[in-house]
Amino acid sequence: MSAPSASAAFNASLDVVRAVEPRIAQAIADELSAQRESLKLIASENYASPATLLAMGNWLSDKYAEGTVGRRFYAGCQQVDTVEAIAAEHARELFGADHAYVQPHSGIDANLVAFWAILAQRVEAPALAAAQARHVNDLTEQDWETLRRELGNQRMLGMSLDAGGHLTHGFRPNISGKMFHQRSYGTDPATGLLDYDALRETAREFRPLILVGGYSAYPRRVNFALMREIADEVGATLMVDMAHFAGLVAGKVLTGDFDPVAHAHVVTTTTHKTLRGPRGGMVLCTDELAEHVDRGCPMVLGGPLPHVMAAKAVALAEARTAEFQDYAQRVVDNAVALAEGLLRRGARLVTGGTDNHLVLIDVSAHGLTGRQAESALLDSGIVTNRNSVPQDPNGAWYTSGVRIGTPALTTRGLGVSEMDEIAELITTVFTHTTPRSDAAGKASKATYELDASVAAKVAEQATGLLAGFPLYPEVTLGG
Ligand code: DSN
Repeated sequence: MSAPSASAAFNASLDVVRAVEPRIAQAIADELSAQRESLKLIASENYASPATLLAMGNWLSDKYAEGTVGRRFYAGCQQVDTVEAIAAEHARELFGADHAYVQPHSGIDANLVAFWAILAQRVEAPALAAAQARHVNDLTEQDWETLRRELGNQRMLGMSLDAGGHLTHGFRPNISGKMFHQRSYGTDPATGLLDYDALRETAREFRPLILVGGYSAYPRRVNFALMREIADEVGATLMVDMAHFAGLVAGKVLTGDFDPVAHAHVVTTTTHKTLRGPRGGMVLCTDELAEHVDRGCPMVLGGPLPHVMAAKAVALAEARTAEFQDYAQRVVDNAVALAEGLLRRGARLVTGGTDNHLVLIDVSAHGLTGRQAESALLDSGIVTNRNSVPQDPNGAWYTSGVRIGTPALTTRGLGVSEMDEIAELITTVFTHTTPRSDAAGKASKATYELDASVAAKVAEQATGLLAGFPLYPEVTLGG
């Protein structure tokens, strides 16, 4: 999109909003300034294109469209049908999937659609009907036990949280952990790498209905061909949640054994992380699961968001290009450069490095908890998030790790030499941060000392680094 038309579009839309609620127009403008100024290393965030963002701000939002293309519970859905069909077509072609369902509003929603589809395909219908008669928010622990029994006490095997798995892969705070009996597979304590032999053994013993692959904090490629072999051996459905690395699959960086769509029965994703689309979710599956996946709404989803499906279609069209493939490769090159820069400066990294878009730093090597490290970096203008490391002694709240990722900064245009500078900034912050101690000399897990002048100097250097890589350069607000 040309600079004059992008600026005109965003300025005009802000003028219209400002006339009704100026504080909202201001917050939108302020968010752009804040994003421009921050060194964003959050592995799950990115910057969608102006075309993707603008596709969401319109009257498609006004339409109800429960059902699927050509089979709606509301009249007048011709345009929504067009939008949904184009988004699904792009998704099928881009990922080489038999079927795509582009309605999920988030990654959790996409996973729920997949779970119900697998249950519907593989569990006797009467038990499922009993489950459908209840509303999830009204269920007590006793109800959940009854429900699990009615569903045949199904089992799910997913990656453990501290090895980098996700809450929605069968853990109790999420509905997946209430619907299924769960067991986890993890990583080799010596290498930090996924232990496929242990995974096979657990699968043989536990015999899950669903084997879940995918992660939100594992810095390595996963062999999905091997996972499919294990799933087939124990009669499990292989479901891969590629929310974090969908952009690397779309961009043909993860191919062959590492391409989940080529091997799993069903693949779920978000659309806003490495894929760089609007905030939302998506399910890809084989023909055998398609009819069940298409029942996602109204089974477990509220009405589709047609304006977001339009933006998904735009982002997926962008992801089909050679430029996007180049972007995906640069995301990984940058992560590798960042990891190498940190290692050269003495950092301890989970698995000793990365071959995807993220790096997990074990900050206990600096005597810090993840919470202290995350806060000290934020004080210094670097935005990250704390994360557990395998066998984390500090639990999921304080943690011992900081997860960093390169999708957003790569979109801004930063490259491997800037990654080395960022490694230097991160190291400076860690080496100048110490846990605060209480009166008895016990080190805090939350509070810390960091010289304000060091934090200010790093923040200034971070801002200086970003100045060469303007965010949304085609947009000048107020211009
Ligand atoms: N919130 C996402 C992440 O940061 O990885 C996953 O849910």
